[in-house]
Amino acid sequence: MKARIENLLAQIKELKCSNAKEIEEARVRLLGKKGEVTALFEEFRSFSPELKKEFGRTINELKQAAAAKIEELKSTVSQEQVSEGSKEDLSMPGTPFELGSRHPVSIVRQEIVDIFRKFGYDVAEGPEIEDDYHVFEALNFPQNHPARDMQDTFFVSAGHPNPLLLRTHTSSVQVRAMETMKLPIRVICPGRVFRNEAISARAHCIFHQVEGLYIDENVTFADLKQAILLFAREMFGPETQIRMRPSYFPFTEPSSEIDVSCNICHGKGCNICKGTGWLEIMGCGMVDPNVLEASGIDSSKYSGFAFGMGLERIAMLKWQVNDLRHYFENDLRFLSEFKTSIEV
Ligand code: 2U9
Repeated sequence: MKARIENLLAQIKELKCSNAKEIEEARVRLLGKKGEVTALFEEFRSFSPELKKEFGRTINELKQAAAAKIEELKSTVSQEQVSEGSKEDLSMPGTPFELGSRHPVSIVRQEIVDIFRKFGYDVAEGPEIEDDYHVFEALNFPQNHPARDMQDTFFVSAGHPNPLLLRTHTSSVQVRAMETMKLPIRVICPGRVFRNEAISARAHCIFHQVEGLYIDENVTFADLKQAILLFAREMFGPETQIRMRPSYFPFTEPSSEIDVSCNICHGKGCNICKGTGWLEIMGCGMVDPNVLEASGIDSSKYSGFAFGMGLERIAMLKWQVNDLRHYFENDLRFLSEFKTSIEV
């Protein structure tokens, strides 16, 4: 017995393993159910009290030595594996991955839609390929109006009494709203529009609008003015002032152009507002009674206001971009400047 214990102790002392698998095999060989140390313990149980007294301590020391050796091997092997496996500097920052960002026109559209939703407006969308009736006829455009000319509108099918064309404004969506929605109507229509324009820093053949329409009994110009003022203060800040200049549109009477006080120079005059202290942001007016009647709304009972704005223009003012073409070229150097927040 003594010789077996000494022999095993010597083996344990000399034990060498180069990986986790070998350590586990050694553990099973010594301390497993059928292991050599375990077998010694089994035998020990049947010893006489004198023999138990003689070998009890050494056999226990043998078991502890085996367990300690296994633990020691485990720690050296795992450290070697870690330092061998990772040759990189783990304290270096990780490789960044690119997050996408929202297009500035989308950011502006969402802000405007959110403001009007808060005011109780529904959001409506409609077809980009429209018919002449919903783009022009129902909106009081006279037969010989230049917008009805090939020069200004992209026609899909011409030579037809009601030709198909690419809508030149989203007002056609409001016409469809008047045809289908119950009164009173409060609706805002964001969307892409198309005009046959030469592309330059200030014009493009495709751009984006948000238009709005409110029809009810007793809607007045004062309601229009207040709605626009509230919108402008939500959009451009609580100190914003508005200015109305008379204008003309076939579908509104009276019509007006809206300027907001320049939030860069606060009215003092700078190169963004070209020294005037004011920035033009939208057009608006009271819906022409002819337009109400064309969609079957009694203009002696109902009245309404409408407004429209170009999103690229608003975005140009917001971020002081001086060339409209940036919004269409999808140059990542430009787009990545709008990483304002992570959208989930
Ligand atoms: C209906 C009746 C009236 C929509 C309106 C404007 C004034 C306007 C321009 C702003 C810049 C177009 O993008 S832009 O070039 N729009 O000034 N739009 S009133 O009037 C409507 C719409 C629908 C049924």
